[in-house]
Amino acid sequence: MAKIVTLEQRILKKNSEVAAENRRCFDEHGAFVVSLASSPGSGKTSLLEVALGRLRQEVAVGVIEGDVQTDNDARRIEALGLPAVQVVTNGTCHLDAQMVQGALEHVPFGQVELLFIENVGNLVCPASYDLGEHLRVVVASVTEGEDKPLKYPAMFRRSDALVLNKIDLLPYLRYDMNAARAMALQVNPTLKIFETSCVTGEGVGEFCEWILEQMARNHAA
Ligand SMILES: Nc1nc2c(ncn2[C@@H]2O[C@H](COP(=O)(O)OP(=O)(O)O)[C@@H](O)[C@H]2O)c(=O)[nH]1
Ligand SMILES: [Mg+2]
Repeated sequence: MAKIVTLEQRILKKNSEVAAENRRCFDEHGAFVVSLASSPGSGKTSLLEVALGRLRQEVAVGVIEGDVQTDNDARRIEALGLPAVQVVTNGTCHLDAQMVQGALEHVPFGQVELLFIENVGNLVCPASYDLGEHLRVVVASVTEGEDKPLKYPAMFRRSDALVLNKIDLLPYLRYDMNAARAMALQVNPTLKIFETSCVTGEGVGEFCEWILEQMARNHAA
């Protein structure tokens, strides 16, 4: 058992070192990097599709997509005429800093000021792996129930913002938005919370404004 713990610590230490290299690379290129994590199907790619339509009017954007299999999500981003790099993990349930580093040579830095990294759909493992991103966003859709922050606290504790997506479906669900917000804040009192629908676009503008504000703050620092 002790050996397993040691190995895990070694893997995470190596990951942190590579994440720091990634962050240096992003900073040298003047790219602000935001990661997205969620359960499969919460709407990460949909949120990107809607948000990038707005953000691209302000800054040059690009995406690294992480999936266990297929380049479907990268193709959805490329269909918008935006640069996308697909990382296929071949079974691994999360991106790690080394996988992101491997993708960086394909990112057209210079043409990308704001880079999104969509993680593999999973609320457990991605929480432990720093990718070198500046901001972490966790997406949870209202069809998943209110209590995900309590069940997967690490993901919510280590995120800067929570996007509660698919609010267009609220009339059909028994979902208590106030309870959901309270549970999220119980786990992470500083979590910035957005309510969005990628179908109607509601709330996505506010999310984009916040990303741009955080980006400006990072550049000023
Ligand atoms: N009703 C509704 N469906 C959504 C919304 N966002 C995403 N979806 C749907 O949810 C499914 C999964 O979305 P996707 O973006 O692929 O999720 P991902 O796996 O987290 O990237 C797709 O069928 C989307 O059309 C939303 O705001 N409202
Ligand atoms: Mg996706």
